[in-house]
Amino acid sequence: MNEVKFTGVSEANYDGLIGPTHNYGGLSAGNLASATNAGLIARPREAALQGLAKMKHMYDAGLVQGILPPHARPDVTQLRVMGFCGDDDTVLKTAWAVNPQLVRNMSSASCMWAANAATVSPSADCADGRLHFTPANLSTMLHRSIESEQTGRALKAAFNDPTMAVIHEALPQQSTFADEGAANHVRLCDDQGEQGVEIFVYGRDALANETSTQFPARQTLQACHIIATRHELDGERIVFAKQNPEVINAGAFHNDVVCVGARRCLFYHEHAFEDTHATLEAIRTAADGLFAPQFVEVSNDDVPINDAIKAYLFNSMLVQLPDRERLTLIAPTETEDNAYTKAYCEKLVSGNGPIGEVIFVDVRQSMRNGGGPACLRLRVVLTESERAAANQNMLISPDSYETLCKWVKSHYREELAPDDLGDPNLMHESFTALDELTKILNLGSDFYPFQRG
Ligand code: SUG
Repeated sequence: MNEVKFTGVSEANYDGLIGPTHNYGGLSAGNLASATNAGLIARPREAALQGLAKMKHMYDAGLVQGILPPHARPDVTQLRVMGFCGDDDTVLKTAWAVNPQLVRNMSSASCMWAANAATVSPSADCADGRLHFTPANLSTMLHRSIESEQTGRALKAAFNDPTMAVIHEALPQQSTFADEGAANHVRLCDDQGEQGVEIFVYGRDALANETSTQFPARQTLQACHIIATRHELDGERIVFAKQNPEVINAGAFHNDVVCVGARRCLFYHEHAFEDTHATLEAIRTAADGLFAPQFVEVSNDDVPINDAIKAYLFNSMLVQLPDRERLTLIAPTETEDNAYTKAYCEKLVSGNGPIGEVIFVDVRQSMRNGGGPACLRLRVVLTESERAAANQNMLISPDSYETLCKWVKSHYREELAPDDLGDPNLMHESFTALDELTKILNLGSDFYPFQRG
């Protein structure tokens, strides 16, 4: 692996490093993979190495690759808030005896899905010329609603110059403001460093009298409005689009399960939006004078919606590689395993549209919980000076990749069942591993609650 030299404005991918408690808890209603695979034996070591291999792949392909550290799990602080007392072992043991399902929720490694970490607006879009982040409150799912504070801490560790980056507080933990971050946000632009169009996709208007979906609609219009305002975005260059309730009920719990965009291109399933015509018109209007959007719509005849959701065609990373003219789709191997999506990918690259290549990556351990290549990463467009000011230890380099693989191999279990989560030894192993990680990533010695005492 050779050292890559980066210049100019770049779109970095910050991936969630998969944590030592990766398991299949079946915690996410409406996420079909999570429900189907509940109770399976997970392979945390393999999972983390798959995630790191994807990061290495992106770095080797010439993209800036960052790392967001796992959160400390089980979340003993939360268990204490819930009334369990004593030292960490006693808290865990009593909570497990009383309510193992609560402990499973407090033990999920779900922060690996960094697309849900925050909504990010590049400095080129924001009136104050700074990079803005709003950590997602993830209020819909118990196991994810405990992520935002530590995510804010991680983002501050990564982008610690307030003259360049603003890390906002998460929105209030109330269902009116339910927010799932960048998984429901798409940015289109001409060149990365120029102003773009930000598309906020929501599942429900919490202040309207709407019929609720069978599965939870995790993003509200109200959350989108607040984030756009906080990030000081130009009102003419934003679009609010509603998810199709039928695709939420079919298992598209986030918009990034049926849609992905990059540069001028929006790649989406014909059933992704409630009103496709109005959404495309709004994007055209918002982009007027900046660039001409390119729409790649996948018909239900080519890829039936249930296959799109199962094979995660759209939960791919759509990236501009430095040595390619057209965009590259980094898709999960499951997309290659499905006859419809495989055939569609072949057709896609043989045409002369904006997407010229599809590369398949193996993130099967994450996929079994409904997290594809795109779920695992948070996109952050960085100018040269923003990149230079960022925490360099949180960026993948040939050396850090090797160090992190060694770290995983020496600390992670091969196998983990949801019933192992009550084991205090797992907690000790995890905290020891994370303590060491704070040194590798230069996070400081008070990054995790267990380090603060
Ligand atoms: O929030 N799965 C995650 C998957 C998130 C995928 N992210 C994006 N689409 N961007 C979720 O549903 C399952 C955990 C479990 O069941 O143990 C889980 O949380």
